[in-house]
Amino acid sequence: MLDKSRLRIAMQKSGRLSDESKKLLAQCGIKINLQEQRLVAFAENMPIDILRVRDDDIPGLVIDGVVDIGIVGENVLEEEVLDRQAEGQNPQYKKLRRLDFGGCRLSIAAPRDEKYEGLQSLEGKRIATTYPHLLRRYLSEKNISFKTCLLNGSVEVAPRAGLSDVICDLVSSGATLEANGLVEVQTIYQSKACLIQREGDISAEKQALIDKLMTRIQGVVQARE
Ligand code: PRT
Ligand code: ZN
Repeated sequence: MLDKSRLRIAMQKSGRLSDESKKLLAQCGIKINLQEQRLVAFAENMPIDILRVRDDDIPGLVIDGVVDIGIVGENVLEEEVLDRQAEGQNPQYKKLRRLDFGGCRLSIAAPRDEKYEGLQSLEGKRIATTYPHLLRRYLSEKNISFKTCLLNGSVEVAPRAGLSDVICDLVSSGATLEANGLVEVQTIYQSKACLIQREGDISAEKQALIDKLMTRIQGVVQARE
């Protein structure tokens, strides 16, 4: 059993945010051995347990109060919040701060050889995405109706495979779009990794530890600017 008196931090186990998350915690002076393929790692020098999970699970773990803190992309967080709201829930969490890594944008991209003349061109089109709620929020504000094709991977091949007309996916360098004959036509959301805390009562000891970590993170981030 996990010791509830220890601060629980969830981070991505392996993926684009895991190295930077690990580095940030190490630079805050938390001594952890993350070598093993374990779900939970225990800090040696502070009352902290690190849970290493899929990034998609992190917002829910924080919102449900299973962990105290999470490091996750704003894109994944916001999509989870919108998903829960759509189900009639009222998801709560505290955003402690934005971090200086994991930067990307969620963009609509269309096949290079298709004519695109502004958002109106998307009316009635089928859009492949992993982020249906962020996409719907953006396009409904613009009064554009569309159909979705929900994919959790390989979104960039959907138009070529005949699954959708256009896509809405994360972009950083743009190389993936380019390699798949797609052109970015509209950015709908800018994202970075962020640090979130669960809502609700927390012991004074845990809160003091969070405050100490926040001060250290501030120092680490400032030093890299
Ligand atoms: O296994 P797990 O579920 O934990 O990981 P995952 O595969 O779902 O996520 P992962 O590791 O790919 O990304 C984690 C987080 O990193 C995302 O939620 C974003 O917040 C952030 N991030 C930053 C990115 C990118 N940059 C990024 N470029 N996430 C994904 N991409 C993908 C994008 O989907 C596309 O396939 O990279 C490709 C495009 O990259 P460029 O450089 O070719 O434009
Ligand atoms: Zn994921």
